[in-house]
Amino acid sequence: MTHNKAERTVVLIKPDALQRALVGEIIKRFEQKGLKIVALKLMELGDAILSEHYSHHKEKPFFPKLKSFMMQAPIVAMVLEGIEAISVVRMIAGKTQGREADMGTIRGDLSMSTQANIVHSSDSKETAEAEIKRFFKENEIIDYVHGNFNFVYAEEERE
Ligand code: 3AN
Repeated sequence: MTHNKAERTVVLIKPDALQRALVGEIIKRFEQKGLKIVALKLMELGDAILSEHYSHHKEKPFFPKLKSFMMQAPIVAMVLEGIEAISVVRMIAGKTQGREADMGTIRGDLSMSTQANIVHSSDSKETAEAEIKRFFKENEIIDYVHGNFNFVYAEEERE
């Protein structure tokens, strides 16, 4: 990481967002906030990786449908970096249920659903670490200096 206070978090742009041509809109929101993209790729997810990713929902009635929904089309997977990136990305994504999510958030502005809710984001440091390993090889994450870092953060935040 280019800065020791920075966190890394995983965002998955889900099949509904790809089908609705919202990929650019979503990436734009994270970029404009000041988050740094350190990994980005298109993926097709299979049953095994989805069963692991959604293991906290495996007893839920919607589990099989959630997995088949995630297999309907490719997803875009990315790793975003920034100070407190995990909670900042959750805030930008909004509440799980799109109809209840606040306007101004991705889900509040773009989703009417719980399942088709546009993005996934890591919910804690532990989850972020596990998800980075789950979706990315080490050499897919690129540590580079971002030109606008000094303007996104104040000097004391960068120390
Ligand atoms: P979040 O994605 O906001 O972290 P989780 O981890 O509770 O929310 O849920 C993971 C995913 O499972 C959601 N993004 C959604 O696609 C799906 N999901 C959660 N609850 C439901 C539900 N009641 N019905 C259908 N799908 C659900």
